[in-house]
Amino acid sequence: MNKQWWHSAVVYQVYPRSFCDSSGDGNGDLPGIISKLDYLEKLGIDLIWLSPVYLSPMKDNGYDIADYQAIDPRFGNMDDMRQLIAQAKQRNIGIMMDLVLNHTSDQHRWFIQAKQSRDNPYRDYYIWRDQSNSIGSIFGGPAWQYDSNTQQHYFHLFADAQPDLNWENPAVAEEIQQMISWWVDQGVAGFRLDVIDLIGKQIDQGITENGPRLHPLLQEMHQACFKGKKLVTVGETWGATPEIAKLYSDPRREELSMVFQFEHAALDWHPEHGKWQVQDFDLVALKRVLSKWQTAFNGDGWNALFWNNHDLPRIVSRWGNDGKYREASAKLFATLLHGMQGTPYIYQGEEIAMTNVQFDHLDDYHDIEIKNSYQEKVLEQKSLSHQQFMQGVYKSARDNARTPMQWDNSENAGFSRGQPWLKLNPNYAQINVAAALDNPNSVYYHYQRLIALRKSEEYGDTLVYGSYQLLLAEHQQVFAYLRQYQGQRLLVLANVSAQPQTLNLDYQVEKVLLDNLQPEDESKIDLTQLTLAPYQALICTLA
Ligand code: TEU
Repeated sequence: MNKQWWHSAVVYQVYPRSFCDSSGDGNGDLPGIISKLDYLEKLGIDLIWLSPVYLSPMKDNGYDIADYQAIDPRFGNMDDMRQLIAQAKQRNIGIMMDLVLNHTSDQHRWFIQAKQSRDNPYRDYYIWRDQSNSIGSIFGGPAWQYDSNTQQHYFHLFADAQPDLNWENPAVAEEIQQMISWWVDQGVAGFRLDVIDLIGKQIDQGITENGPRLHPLLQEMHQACFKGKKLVTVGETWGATPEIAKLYSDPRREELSMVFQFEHAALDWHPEHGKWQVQDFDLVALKRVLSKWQTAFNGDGWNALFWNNHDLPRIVSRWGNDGKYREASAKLFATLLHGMQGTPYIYQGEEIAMTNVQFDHLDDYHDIEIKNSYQEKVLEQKSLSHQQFMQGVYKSARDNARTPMQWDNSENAGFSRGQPWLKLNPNYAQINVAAALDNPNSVYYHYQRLIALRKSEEYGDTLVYGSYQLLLAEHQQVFAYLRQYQGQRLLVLANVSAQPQTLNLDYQVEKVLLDNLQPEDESKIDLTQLTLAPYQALICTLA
């Protein structure tokens, strides 16, 4: 396999509105991020994926872009952006911009023009039809909005304030490519491409994802914007199978570096109610899915590894234990992920094991997906009761990940001097960065150790490139796998339960590299007769 610099990189996602507010307006901002670069450098990360900071009416927190080449005043200005890029670079940290290319805001000048009349030159930048069809919006309700002025419907896969761009129009591709190249010239290190599987769709045939024009469009984009540059690109692809992932990330095809797949992330969703009614956690199924992805590529693709992002509930609350075993289970999930082949992504707050939140009132939530889905499922279809829906919100709503970052135990968790745009998780008094930095056994330092291990001379190649083999596939509480590279063998072993688990594995430990519970005497580990404590996780070399 051809080694690439981003194979061994670790990415940290910043959701700017909730990260750090320097101005006191209750919204995080770019100077706030700059003030935390030392903190991120200390963690050991190489890249920041910056969720959108462009000019936006914030109907979907910046995923509704009104101008791709301007910074929203809530976040600062273009000088701040240049500062962020430069100051991050001084710490060997690259910035990945979030490209939302499936849709714009309805406040984008292209759409404002497009709505004017049917013969406006920008009309074909968007998708207009005389008749709507049955395609639904991902946020609930139909994917069509009627415009009474020009008497046609426009298409939107997300909110009606997020009209889909018409990628059939070559002018759209050209404008977007120019914009991307402009960002490359600003010195960014790469891009995350939002719902990229939705471009190239054929809505009249009912095809919204993985459409026939998707890969040709990405190949054109690669030639125009990425080729020959030191850049990393990751696509968000909810519908990817390993075969589809190779179409994007096989280096010979010259499209993207890697994609996020979501097969594991939707494992516990209900067949009818989706994320709003989750099913029991099934470790055997999780192991099956992740192992399939671990063994799918042989240089013809690359994994992006993640438990969390701004759309998903907190892993420690979802499949870990956010009570008694919060720290142990957070470290366990970190170990499992960073032990795998691929490029790991950490979502802000994950490194201190921030948890889901439970607000009493629907009004305390902000996310448009929550609001629209409530409207559809509780008020219109009546398929879920208010109580059932709130349980779903507590388990899987996106706002679980979006409560402000918990920096310390002062007022507003040190996030802002003003009134935060979204309520804090009240547990910030206990769970915060200052406390984590003060405790050498904190989850933060466990992440730091994992990152350092991946970058070490001795074990880095095995962790990044080693082959993967699942052990104990049917075990319902233990996740164990081997990594092997040029004669070196690492065992990653984790008890994903609150009960001790006794195992006998026919291997001999050479050295324990990392143990989330840090037992006193590491030499005693005997795999033929081992009892793992609740949520204990180990990485060791095998003799
Ligand atoms: O998310 C894509 C997306 O489809 C998610 O909204 C997801 O399907 C949903 O949470 C599942 O119920 C991306 C962004 O990450 C998200 O924040 C944006 O809202 C969305 O695209 C639109 O740009």
